[in-house]
Amino acid sequence: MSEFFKDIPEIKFEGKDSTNPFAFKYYDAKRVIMGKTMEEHLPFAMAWWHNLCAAGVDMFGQATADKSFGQTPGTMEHAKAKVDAGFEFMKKLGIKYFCFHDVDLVPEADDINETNRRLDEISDYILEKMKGTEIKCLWGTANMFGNPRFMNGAGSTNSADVFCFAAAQVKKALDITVKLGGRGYVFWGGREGYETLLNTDMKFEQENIANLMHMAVEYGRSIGFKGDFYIEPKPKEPMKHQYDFDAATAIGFLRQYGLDKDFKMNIEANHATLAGHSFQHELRVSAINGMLGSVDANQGDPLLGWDTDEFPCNVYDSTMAMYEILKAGGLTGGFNFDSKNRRPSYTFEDMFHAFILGMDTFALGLIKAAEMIEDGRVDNFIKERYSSYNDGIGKKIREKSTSLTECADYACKLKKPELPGSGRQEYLEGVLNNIILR
Ligand code: XLS
Ligand code: CA
Ligand code: CA
Repeated sequence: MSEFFKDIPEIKFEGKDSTNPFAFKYYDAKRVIMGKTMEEHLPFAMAWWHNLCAAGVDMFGQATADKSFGQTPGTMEHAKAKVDAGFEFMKKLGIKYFCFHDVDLVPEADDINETNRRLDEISDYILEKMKGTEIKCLWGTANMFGNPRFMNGAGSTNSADVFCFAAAQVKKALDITVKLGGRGYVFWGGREGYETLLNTDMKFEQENIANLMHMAVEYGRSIGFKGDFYIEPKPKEPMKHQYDFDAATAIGFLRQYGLDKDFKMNIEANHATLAGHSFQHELRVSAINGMLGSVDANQGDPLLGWDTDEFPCNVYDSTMAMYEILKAGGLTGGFNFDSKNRRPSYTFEDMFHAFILGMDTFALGLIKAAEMIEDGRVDNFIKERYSSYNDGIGKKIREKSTSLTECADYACKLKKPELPGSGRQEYLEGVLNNIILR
């Protein structure tokens, strides 16, 4: 079999002083941090769609990158060449996981029966390829947004026939996810929302999305899927409004419809910022609700209001993300680079530079987050900040052993409280700088 990335060596760790563009500066897979190796902390995954399929097409221009891998796009030979290229790519980078949509793996046929046959063929091929490697599936999903039938949604569509096509795709994508040993299964509701409320029965649509998810859980468990289902929140794009707006909204939805035992969040950094939140905020909301599952590792552009899916390079963001993740005890899923090269970065070398950047950014984030925790200044400050609840009336409030009247009497006796203490934001930001920049 031909080597696709011929001039690119296996990427090794060389340390921060290395200037080798094909070496890790921070990601040292076997280095132990807080009792686990970096590769255990950071199960990185390759997104099939960006890395092996996307060729730089945008709203204004054609492809700039050649992702044909020597075959004619739209054929099964091409689908297999993508598998070969993907496995060579992952092996060279030491990446152990991949994520896919059904239609990333094979060209979609007019008849769903033929698409399913192709999916059987390609998943056999991938399974064969996995043998003798440590590479596995992180999560699978069904693309229920690209085909015109999903113009009005998938679970939320007005057409019962289309709902059944969504069900058929979820069923098949679950089959393949289980076949490839996937840790999770994702629902990203790109068309689950509305363009105008004038034509929309919101309650009806949300109930149907929940119905589809219940069916998926029931079927998944029946074929032995033991992993987590994930909702990946995103507030908008492609729809004007999407029901899985952010983590808090999605968690509320899961609880409302009794899905919270089987589902967790897959938090994407760029989606967080589109919702007007930080990545850290979305991770914190998920973690405090016991819903932190997996991460789509990317970043947006602060000057652009859409989903740019850039490879992460911001170490402040990755440090705060890893701080949340370490505090939550890690992810049950992993770090999927739902990220794409910029359109002018169209060469095979650029694909490697992008992953080296992303992996190093999260590795450095992990190192710095662990230093923050070990340093203790931030955590000690927070502990101290709430210390008025350690005894006296504060303790009674925490233990729910007081009443509105007792609290009010307490206040009246005090006459006037002292100010609650400085938030010390600038001091803490200085501590963060001190740790990140040392
Ligand atoms: C799009 C989403 C999508 C999901 C999987 O914005 O990020 O790629 O991760 O369907
Ligand atoms: Ca995205
Ligand atoms: Ca994503």
